[in-house]
Amino acid sequence: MALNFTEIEQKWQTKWAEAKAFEADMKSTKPKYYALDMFPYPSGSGLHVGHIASYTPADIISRYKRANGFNVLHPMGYDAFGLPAEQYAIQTGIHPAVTTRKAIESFRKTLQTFGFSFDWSREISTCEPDYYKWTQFIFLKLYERGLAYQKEVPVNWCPALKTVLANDEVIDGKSERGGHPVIRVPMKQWMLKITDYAERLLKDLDNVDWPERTKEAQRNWIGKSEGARITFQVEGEKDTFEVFTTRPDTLFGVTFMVMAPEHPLVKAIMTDPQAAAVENYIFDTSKKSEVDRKATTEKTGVFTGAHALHPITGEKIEIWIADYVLMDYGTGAIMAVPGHDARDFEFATKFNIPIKRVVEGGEALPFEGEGTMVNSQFLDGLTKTDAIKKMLAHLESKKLGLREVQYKLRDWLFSRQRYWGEPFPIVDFPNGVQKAVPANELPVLLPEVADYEPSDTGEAPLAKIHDWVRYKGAANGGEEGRRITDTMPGAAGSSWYFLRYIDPHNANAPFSADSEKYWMPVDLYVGGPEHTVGHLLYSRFWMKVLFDCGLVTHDEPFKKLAHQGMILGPDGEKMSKSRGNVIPALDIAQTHGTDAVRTFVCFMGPLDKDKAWSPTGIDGVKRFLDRVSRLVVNDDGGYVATQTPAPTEIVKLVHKTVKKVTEDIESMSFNTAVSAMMILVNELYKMDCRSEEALRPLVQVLAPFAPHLAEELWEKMGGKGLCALAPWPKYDPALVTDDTVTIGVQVNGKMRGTIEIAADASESDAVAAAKEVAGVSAVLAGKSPDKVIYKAGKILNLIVKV
Ligand code: ANZ
Repeated sequence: MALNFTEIEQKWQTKWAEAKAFEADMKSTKPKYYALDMFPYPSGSGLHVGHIASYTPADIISRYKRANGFNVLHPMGYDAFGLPAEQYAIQTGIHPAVTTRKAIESFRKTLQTFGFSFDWSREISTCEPDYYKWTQFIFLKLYERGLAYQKEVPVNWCPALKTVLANDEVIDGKSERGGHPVIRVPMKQWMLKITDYAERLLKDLDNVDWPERTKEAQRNWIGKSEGARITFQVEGEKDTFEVFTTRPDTLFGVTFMVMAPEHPLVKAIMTDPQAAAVENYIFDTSKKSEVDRKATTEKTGVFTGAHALHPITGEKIEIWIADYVLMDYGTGAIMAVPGHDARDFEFATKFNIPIKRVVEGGEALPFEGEGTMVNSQFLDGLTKTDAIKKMLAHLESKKLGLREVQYKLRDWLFSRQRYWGEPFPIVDFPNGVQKAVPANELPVLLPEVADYEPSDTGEAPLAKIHDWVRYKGAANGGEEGRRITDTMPGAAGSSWYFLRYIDPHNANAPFSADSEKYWMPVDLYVGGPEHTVGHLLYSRFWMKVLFDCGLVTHDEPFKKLAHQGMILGPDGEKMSKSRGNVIPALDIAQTHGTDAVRTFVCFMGPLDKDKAWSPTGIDGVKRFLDRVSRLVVNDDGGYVATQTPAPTEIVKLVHKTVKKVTEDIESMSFNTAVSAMMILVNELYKMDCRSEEALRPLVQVLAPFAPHLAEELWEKMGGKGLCALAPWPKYDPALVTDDTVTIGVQVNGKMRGTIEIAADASESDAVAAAKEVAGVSAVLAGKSPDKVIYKAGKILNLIVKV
């Protein structure tokens, strides 16, 4: 082997660092480009090839943009607080601060080994006080605006992890981390009012260049429903209650009412004979998770003994309780229309409750489709849309109901009974007074403790550190108070980190106004789709709050978003320690070099698809890179590239390759870019061409993929300065048009074969070529065509009379 990849990797990493080649500079007059990767959780298991595959796309784009004259910001840091780091610490028995810092060291080393063009002068870590000071600062902005509040809420409690979890951290009733069962219990928690931003979070999705499926997933999570809030009177009582419905048009089809078992009115209206059954049912429901309640298992419920009065007809309607009605959606009570709602139908069938048709259309009930209103007084004959309009107008005029919009989105559960997180900058004083810690007392430092294990009771570990809990600052005129002992969730620090990179050493503010105006929004954000309804939504929320505070001038953080697929193990399964199919990044770097890994993860397939690691595949890509280097230097280190001009065919192919790679990088189609370079290299060998004229542009377009090798060959060929900063090669449009084309030949309109001819070939040349094609000559059987229809470069149709 002529080139020792470990040597050249180190050589060029040192040169890049010395030249500060990848440091972003706000004083630059170039246009800016902000390319961001989702930062990793620093875990003890180190980085595997999947991580490399995640960070290569934005690195290619960053290098490409630099070569195209952009002032590029491409930073990296660590999402260092939170459950993963803490779980790892608990497993190993070593303090999370120690394990986290150690993991960061190892991550940094690996990332540097792979030659990612990060601006290392901007590295951040969310668990460091000079970072989380500003996380606390932003929390206080939310607090001041009434967007952070405490509430006794039913939460997702995970007994195994001994903490509460946010909705997006629970999947099918199990914790996302570890797959432990999660139950619902009431607890006093910090909440962030993301629901206040539901409409903007929904609407502004139209303004970002994100994958459609990701936008759709956020839309569904936000879950906007338009309908009505209708008031019902309880028979014989002063009490009224409201329901939320998206189908006010079906009001005449109501045959029973259902309240969530937790509805505050249930115990007031239940009749004595039903009381025991109702109480039992409420107790049974309290043990069920929300997921179970939403599942389509057999419906259960109990009659309360009480009745409601129909707001228009005055009819008596039974009030039931059932767990399929959830307390925290709408009003926690529904009007049930079994004729036109499947769940109500199932319930009515089981409990022998009458079913009424009010929409004509489908044969069988329940009929949930659109049709014509029947049995509905003033609505009869109307379509659904018109009936909804008319009913809403009627309800509003009679003060029986109101138009209403509901969102599925819930407020963000923002506290954890854990140690490894940001402390809340909030203090409780006697008599229920609560105060924010004054800005000059920030950061509220996370105390160093020996015992950071969570307790079984749900009490936070910080509660045991009595000295820390006792607050003696200036928040309330010097009065002693009690600190909040919960900590913030992992997603706190990651909800604004993209804003800290733009001004990471600012000691007076989270970032300067100038830097925000200049760098934001992020032009390209690359990360996994699993963060769609968590981090990606939370970040948008915080950005909008900061916008409302006047701290930022953009209200969307990420202009363009791209997801990378997962790299699976060689067995086609998700890489995991337990399966033993993890390919550690550094192992493969040692055997194949980091350029080969970077290029291979691009070559494996389309960016957003999951792809299985292939040991023979990486060998093939390594051979390709070796072949590139042998065009410039032979195995003895002798220089073999030449200054002789390249033949025309090669010159044309070089221009075509530059065009193809340029366009493929722009559209993030990296696999086809690598194929195009492979085709060129094969052709160079075929033609025995080692002309610098051909090799220089090849090396330049290869540079974003295999940056170390590219620099080395660039230098050997006498290239000026760093290849990484050299202007991107241009192609000549005149040289990239295809001169030969393949067109179809038809005889009497039927396709009989294809010919390869000059794009501007004459009709007679085309016909002559067509006659050589076996499928065509067989049909012509020696005859000449009576008529020829020829569109140069497109199609040839020969007409023969039969
Ligand atoms: C009457 C009705 C008739 C309904 C009909 C549907 C069809 P989305 O689209 O999800 O917003 N609902 C309201 N609050 C509920 C709660 N807390 N728990 C369970 N179900 C609830 O669905 C709105 C519909 O879900 C509402 O419209 C209500 O049932 C039910 F032919 O009211 B509907």
